[in-house]
Amino acid sequence: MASSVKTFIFLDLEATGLHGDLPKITELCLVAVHVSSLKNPATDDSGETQLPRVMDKLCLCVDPDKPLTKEASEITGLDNEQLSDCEKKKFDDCLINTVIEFINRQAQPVCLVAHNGFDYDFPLLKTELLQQQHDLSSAILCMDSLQAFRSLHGQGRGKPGYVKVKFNLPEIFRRFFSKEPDFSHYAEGDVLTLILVVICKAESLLEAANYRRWGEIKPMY
Ligand code: DCM
Ligand code: MG
Repeated sequence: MASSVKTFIFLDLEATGLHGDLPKITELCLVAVHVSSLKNPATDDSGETQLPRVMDKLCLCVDPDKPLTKEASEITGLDNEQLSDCEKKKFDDCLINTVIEFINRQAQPVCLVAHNGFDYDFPLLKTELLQQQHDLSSAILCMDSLQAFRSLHGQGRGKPGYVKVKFNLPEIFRRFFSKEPDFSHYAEGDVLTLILVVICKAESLLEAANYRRWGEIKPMY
């Protein structure tokens, strides 16, 4: 099923906290990349992998209607006062329709990709959609790049030379690019970082990945 995907939509959410905080979304970014751009990556003169030239982006800030935890505010640089001073709207019908239309606009079928998506981003997005009596099409494919990187690496587990490796997004980025990622914990920054690391391993990663349908994703709370 994954081999027929035409568009990968990379997704990252910022929110008021972690699972135990029953978080609400503060920022959402979706960036759509055609499969042809993932499989034929551009490089600069020094041979370093570049972002695809053709990408559709949707980035929105959201009034979470809930206090951010200190930690969430520190890492994201967002706070309730800023979001309300900037008159950001809540996670409402308008936002949901915008997301749905953004997805519909892409060459189909699409696959959503998020780092730790099966545990955090997809369940949280599902929670917010269901709270507004909406949902995405249950046939949409979903992929968790954290799990995919782990399973790609895990092929050598137990064999001589196997070393435990961290797979959080900045660590993977540092391994491939020998520098710090830009704009960590900004939804758009994290998505662009994710696209770059996925491109570095696109063929094998997409093959190693375990895909689920949106309909199988359970809400976080
Ligand atoms: N988060 C948090 N504390 C952390 C890491 C993350 O509260 N130590 C929450 C707030 C972030 C959200 O998870 O907005 C998404 O994380 P990330 O920025 O890594 O995508
Ligand atoms: Mg993020």
